Amino acid sequence: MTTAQGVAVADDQNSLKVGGPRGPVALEDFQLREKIFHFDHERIPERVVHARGYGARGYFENYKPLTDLTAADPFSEAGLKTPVFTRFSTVAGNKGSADLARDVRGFAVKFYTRAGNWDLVGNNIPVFFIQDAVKFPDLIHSAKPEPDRAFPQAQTAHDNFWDFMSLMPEATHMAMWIMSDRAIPRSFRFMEGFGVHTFRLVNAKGKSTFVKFHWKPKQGLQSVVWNEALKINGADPDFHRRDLWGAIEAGDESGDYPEWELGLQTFSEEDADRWIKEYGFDVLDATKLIPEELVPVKPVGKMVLNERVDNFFAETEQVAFCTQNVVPGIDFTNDPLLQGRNFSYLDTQTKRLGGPNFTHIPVNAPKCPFHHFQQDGHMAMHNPVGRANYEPNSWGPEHNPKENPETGYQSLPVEESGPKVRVRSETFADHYSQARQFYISQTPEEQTHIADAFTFELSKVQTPAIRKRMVSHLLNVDADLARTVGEQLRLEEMPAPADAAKPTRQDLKPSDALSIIKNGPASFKGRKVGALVTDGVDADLLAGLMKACKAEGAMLELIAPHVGGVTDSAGKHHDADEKIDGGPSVLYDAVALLPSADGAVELKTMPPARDFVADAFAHKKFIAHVKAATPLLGKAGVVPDDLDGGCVELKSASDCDAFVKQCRALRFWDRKA
Ligand code: HDD
Repeated sequence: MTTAQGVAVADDQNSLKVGGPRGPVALEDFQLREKIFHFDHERIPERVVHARGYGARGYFENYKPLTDLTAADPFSEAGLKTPVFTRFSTVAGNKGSADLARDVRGFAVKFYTRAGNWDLVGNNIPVFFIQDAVKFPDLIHSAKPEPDRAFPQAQTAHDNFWDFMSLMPEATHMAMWIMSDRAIPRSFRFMEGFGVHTFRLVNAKGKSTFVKFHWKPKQGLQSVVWNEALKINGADPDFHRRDLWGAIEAGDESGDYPEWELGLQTFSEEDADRWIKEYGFDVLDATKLIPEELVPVKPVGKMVLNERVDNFFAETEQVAFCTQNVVPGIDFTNDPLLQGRNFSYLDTQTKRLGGPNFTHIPVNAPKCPFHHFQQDGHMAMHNPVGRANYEPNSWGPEHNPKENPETGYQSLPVEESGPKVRVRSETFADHYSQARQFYISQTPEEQTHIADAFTFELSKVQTPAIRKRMVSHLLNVDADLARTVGEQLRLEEMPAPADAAKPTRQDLKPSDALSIIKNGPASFKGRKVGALVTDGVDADLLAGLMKACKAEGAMLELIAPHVGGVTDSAGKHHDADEKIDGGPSVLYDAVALLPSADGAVELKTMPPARDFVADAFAHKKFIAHVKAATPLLGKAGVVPDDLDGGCVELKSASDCDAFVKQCRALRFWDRKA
């Protein structure tokens, strides 16, 4: 061990004292002062939004050359692998907040291309709250803890947020998404990502095509239910980061890493103009999406996250995404939200990372060669060599970078004309039609979740007028939804529908792509079964369940009364992954109750064991159980008459396969819980 100056340290346990061991500490103790000084400076400002996040390294692999569409390097060759760094995040909570907040998730990918860094800074929801970046500070102020009281943390269930939302009709579509289960994903691995804005792809001939970027998880979509989210936040506030870490670690053994396909919706300016007339949405309006039925998403490559970071701070905390980081072949559109973002990100990184040299930090530096005359400033790591530091100059050719019109970035010469105005486009005025389309695309179960989420959030709002105003917008979305929420809030009287600049279109067709349940996985791969076991657990059954999970690519964890583990019926010892109060069923996708007869009697007396069962049942999980578990089920309020198709009795090891296959449906939604 040395000091930061490289001087070897002889004793790192004691400070230097004058006059013997009980004397005062000497100012001279440079070793102590340096260590404390550095510690005092460990924190940097957290991100003003998306403070809570988790990142990993990986690569993007391109399927086929897309040179007809774009000159962008990552799409130039079949099989080309471009390194990436991806950071997922929540938006509103601070750095230490819980992972299962009801919130949008950030989905930001930095591609280290051979032509420079390209950042696709997206979310897990394809639309946004507002249409113009000028409203972003208001949106975020309203969502964050209220300024006088500094609560609630990482929650939108409060007056300020719903006050703002209900005064901003354009936010209604997004309100539907954040009140859906999209805002409580089961894992980063099972959620989609979206670039949100319309961007441009530009080919080598300068031809531009509009594009929307989509990430689709290879293992299907999955969310938790709200009551689970509340409990997960207590049981494991790091649920999502632990999940990603664990999945990549498991991939090191199995070779199966978290994967997403990148898909493109491409369309022309003429299409975009036509849709304004036909469907009433403008592709420059970030509160709108393009239904996949209208423009199918074409898969063009896949992202694999296969490396955990070596140091959280160095990479995940210091990574700096900027929407303005594009490479030749990708260009912007006039979406006013995107234009504002292009200013915001560079500005915020300069403040957060302490100066203009944040591109020198390894996670932010390009992996391709780079040369420029930017110099000096705090913590300059790449310093120019030689005499030339301006352009044009007569030095060189060494250490003397020159511009290159052929390979250099060319902005698309888009023609703009007309007056300079501070107005909102008329084509952005339909705030409800796509909100309705989203709602009618959901399964009945998902519609119930949306109504319950609005009810939960608005029940935390203390000002009745705000609750009512929000319901007045829902009346423009769907009368049944508004009525359900109104009744669940016990509104004294229903408000009139909010004034609408454009009437809600009733002719937009449901889009299956918008539902999570309709886009679930084909297998139970990557999911987790929690088996509640005690001493005397049936050895054959346990082995059968382990085998069935392994065959499916699922994980099995053992939860026992003691962390020291259990001895099975054949006398074999199994370590427990969790002691019962540290492993509630909310942390698992499905559960198995495998106590011995004596074990069930012991578990019956343990409140966490009763909660384990009661929650799994209430959350509509698949439950495998042995006969001996009947008294435990009963104590948890699940009597024999309640046992439905989602509760599977395991009589022998051969039943385990069928159980795990059944779990592919993820939940037994028909349960009357
Ligand atoms: Fe933003 C961070 C995504 C609108 C200003 N944003 C940030 C991150 C993501 C997004 C994923 C975290 C990046 C990371 O992991 O480090 N933001 C979005 C999306 C938006 C959006 C998908 C709408 C389509 N953002 C938006 C607007 C503004 C900002 C309109 C400002 C005008 N966003 C920021 C920021 C942040 C940020 C203040 C905070 C930390 C950071 O940039 O690096 O600049």
